[in-house]
Amino acid sequence: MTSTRTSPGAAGATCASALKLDYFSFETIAAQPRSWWQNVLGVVGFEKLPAIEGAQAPVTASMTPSLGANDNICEVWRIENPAIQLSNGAATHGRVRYRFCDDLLFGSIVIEERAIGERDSPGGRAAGDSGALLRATEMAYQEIFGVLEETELRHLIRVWNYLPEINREADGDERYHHFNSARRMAFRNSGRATEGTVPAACALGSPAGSPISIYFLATRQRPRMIENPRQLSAYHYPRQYGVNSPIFSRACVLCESAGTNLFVSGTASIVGHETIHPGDVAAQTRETVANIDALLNEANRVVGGFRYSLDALKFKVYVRRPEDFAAIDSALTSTLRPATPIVYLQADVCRGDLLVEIEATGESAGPHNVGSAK
Ligand code: 3EB
Repeated sequence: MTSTRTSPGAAGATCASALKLDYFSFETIAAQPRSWWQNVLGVVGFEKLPAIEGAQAPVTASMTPSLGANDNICEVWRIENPAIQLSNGAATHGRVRYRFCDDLLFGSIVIEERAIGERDSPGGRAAGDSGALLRATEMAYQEIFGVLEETELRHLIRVWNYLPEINREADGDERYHHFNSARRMAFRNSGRATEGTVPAACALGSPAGSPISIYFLATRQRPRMIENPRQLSAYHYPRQYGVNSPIFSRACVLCESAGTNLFVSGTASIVGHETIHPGDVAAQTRETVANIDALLNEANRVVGGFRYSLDALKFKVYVRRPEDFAAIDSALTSTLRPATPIVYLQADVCRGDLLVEIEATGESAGPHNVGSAK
């Protein structure tokens, strides 16, 4: 099987800021003192935008309903070192909300397709058609790249993409495929690589009527991209999955950073480029875990040493059919240590035959800067 070799990373400066991810309830967040916000980079709600009073960081939402006991939970990205000063992006700069320090940036953008007017989409089409989706996606990425240039935090390391009705057909093709075309166009127009050094990502479907919601992390240092030896690189998928292949790496690591420094993209029951175990959600879940395990081995090979493991990951699981929740949960938890943080969300996965998709973030064990000293 051909799989693009994992790219060697350039050695960079050691970061003082350790990134930290937590899943906190609305109540926990509301109970924090004002000073707590000094170190918050961004907050992501799931089903809807969380109403958080006094938020001093971007607050966004994926618009994907939660499942299980995950009501009122938010994803909170923080910088652990209290001495690090964070800045907010100028609210006047387009639609991207962002907050950053010297080496890390969190940003989010929400765009309604129905707000794409006559001017942006000639002919003034109906909401949900391909023209509005293409324009909205391209504009979102254009604005994101503008922020990265302005802040000089140019390395997009992880992008979360949520678009309504991802599997629905519009103008003769699936909306996910239109999204892929627009994303590729935006990367190309900004002079960015469309394979190799491309961010880890996920792309999920939200309910009809939701806005397109994208959030992301960017860094000053170059990440190391990790590909999965069991899978064809997504940017090399054959045309049967869309004329324009998706742009994402299977995972990336920030070798010089402490804290959360491994980002595993949305991962599914795909071997090579094919969906396997169609219709069998438990088998899809096990295959997905096997893929994540293969990525961890590859990450360990690239950074040198046994530094990443399933036991040190936090998971977000996207479930297509709510009734599959129990089967997915038992297949997943049987392979993980008890008390592993897992958030379950209902979302449509970007291939009609995929029933589950799992993403993860993790910390590395052992000394930092191994194999990446200047
Ligand atoms: C896959 O492996 C499943 O389009 O950004 C996973 C992660 C998937 C990211 C994206 C899509 C994306 O092809 C789907």
